Amino acid sequence: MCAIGLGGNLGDPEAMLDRAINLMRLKPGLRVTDLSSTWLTEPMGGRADQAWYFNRVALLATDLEAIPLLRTLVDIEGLLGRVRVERWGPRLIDLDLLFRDQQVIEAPELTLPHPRLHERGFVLFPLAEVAPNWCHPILGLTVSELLERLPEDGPEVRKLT
Ligand code: A4P
Ligand code: MG
Repeated sequence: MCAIGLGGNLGDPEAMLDRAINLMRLKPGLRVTDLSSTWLTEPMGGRADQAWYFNRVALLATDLEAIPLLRTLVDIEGLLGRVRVERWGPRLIDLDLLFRDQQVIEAPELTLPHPRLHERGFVLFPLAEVAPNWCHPILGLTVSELLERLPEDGPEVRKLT
């Protein structure tokens, strides 16, 4: 099982997330098996004046290895017109590979599990809806346990649908 974090804060972010999910469904070799609700989240990092994000998590079943899967996600970002301007800046769509089973990877192109997933409410709240029992292979904690450990005064996260 793989989890993908989807996020966007420009244009019509809900429509962008839907389009990204539809494109994932069209890719041969990918099967979307579960989807979280949509969450409206305060930006973490980057400029303080950027709009709030819309975030969701999708679970996938796939035979693709991690790097080809990441390249497929980058293709989809490209199809949706993502242009990289600044790190942590506003974006039309960002697709992050959060984890692939218990795999641990440290490569220039790909770090798994995603190196910041455990400190991010905008990832952990939607992830807890679809994979509360996935256990982080390095930290040894489940998603529910990571969520309990998030600081209470962190950026705001609200369930939208
Ligand atoms: N990369 C390495 N590991 C991974 C992985 N597990 N998944 C590499 C995806 N990519 C991975 O990513 C930069 C490089 O990371 C890629 O070339 C890939 O090979 P990027 O998408 O070009 O750049 P970025 O997204 O601007 O930077 P970064 O560090 O990926 O940022 P994040 O971690 O994606 O965070 N606040 C809220 N509320 N909601 C959000 O969705 N998103 C971000 C972006 C910041 N703040 C946010 C949100
Ligand atoms: Mg990214």
